[in-house]
Amino acid sequence: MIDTDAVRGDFPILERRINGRRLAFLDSAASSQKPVQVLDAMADIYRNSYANVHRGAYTLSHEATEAYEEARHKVAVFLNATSDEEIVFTRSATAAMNLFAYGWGLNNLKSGDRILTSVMEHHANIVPWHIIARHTGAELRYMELTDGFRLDLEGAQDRFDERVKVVAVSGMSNVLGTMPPVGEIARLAHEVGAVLLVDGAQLVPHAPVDVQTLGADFLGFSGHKMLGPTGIGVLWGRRALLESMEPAEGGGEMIRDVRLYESDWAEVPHKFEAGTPPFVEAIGLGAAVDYLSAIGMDNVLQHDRELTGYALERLAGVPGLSIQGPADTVDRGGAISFDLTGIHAHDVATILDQEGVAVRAGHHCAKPLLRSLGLTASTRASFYVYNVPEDVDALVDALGVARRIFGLDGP
Ligand code: C6P
Repeated sequence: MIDTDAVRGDFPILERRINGRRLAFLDSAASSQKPVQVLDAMADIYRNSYANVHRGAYTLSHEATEAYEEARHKVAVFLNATSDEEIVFTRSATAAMNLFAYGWGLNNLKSGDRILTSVMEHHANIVPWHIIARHTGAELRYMELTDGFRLDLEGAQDRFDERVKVVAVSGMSNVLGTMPPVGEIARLAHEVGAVLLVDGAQLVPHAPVDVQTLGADFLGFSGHKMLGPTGIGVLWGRRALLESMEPAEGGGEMIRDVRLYESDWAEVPHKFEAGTPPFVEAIGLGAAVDYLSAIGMDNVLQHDRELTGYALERLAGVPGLSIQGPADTVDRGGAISFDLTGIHAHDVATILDQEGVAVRAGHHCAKPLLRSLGLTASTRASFYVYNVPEDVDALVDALGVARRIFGLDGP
């Protein structure tokens, strides 16, 4: 189990008071807070070993390059990838998904082909496919949800046919918390010869992920949602597929040779890392991975589950509150979106902030999903390793304040 006192002690920001109240930070699905270990690792590089990587023939550059490649190794071990070369550093999950969509999609899709995704996707796993569909003539198709906010895989069986060349689904919805059965989706995708991209932006920070058993062919995620800094993400891909994929960006460092009218590419992963990479951020992500590994991802998942269970129980007692997401903690992550009858989500979030409770309100970059639920906005609380039941209590108390301010309590 997680020693939350010790963990909280590593996050200086949690000592802050917001509007005179103890901070209950419940917006880690948007971006997590950072432990001192991550801040220190980055400061150490800037202070002591800073120079551009893979370029200099001098000590500082060697040290920075070594630390950068060591970070790649840490991420590879974290995901149980078969080699460090399967780890491509990107700017974010969004950039990882775009790299795959452009690098793989542009060169493998044509008119008559289908891209299969789901209505619960984040815009980062929809909009790139709109662009690629427009360029290639491929058609975009969707899997729907069940009434219980699960992916309706049974209803989608007939959508898996040989026209489907790529399946792109989230491993955990940032709105519903739903964790679809990736292994089952992989089986269906592979049966028809499609490749599977998993959007791991919410999954990788919150659950153990072993890419050798996950079933996906590609996995994209961001560092900033898993205790790491902004500006760094990862695209993991099966090596043979990465090797067959075209780069989406050209520039320095991604080439073997450049002549006046043509160039050829460096080996993976470097052929996908054009220009000066965000190497200090990658080193920060390496420190975040160390931190999470020391806790143990099974413990992270269990901790999220316990808090989610407690929150679902307590929120059920708030009059007028309806939750969009599975009602239990089975295959469900710690993002809880809800609607409070009679109060707009932005008003809820503003009042909660007055009480020291930080949540996200809006469409959560999942407009097709919210539309399908008949909503334009919702409020979302999300948990991570530093949250405690007291944070859930603060949320429920603050919702009571919101209801009183809007005159929803009493006759
Ligand atoms: N979701 C949220 O508040 P970036 O912005 O590239 O780091 O991650 C994009 C992304 C992709 N997929 C999923 C499932 C996500 O949740 C996110 C980011 C944040 O829900 C910011 S919109």
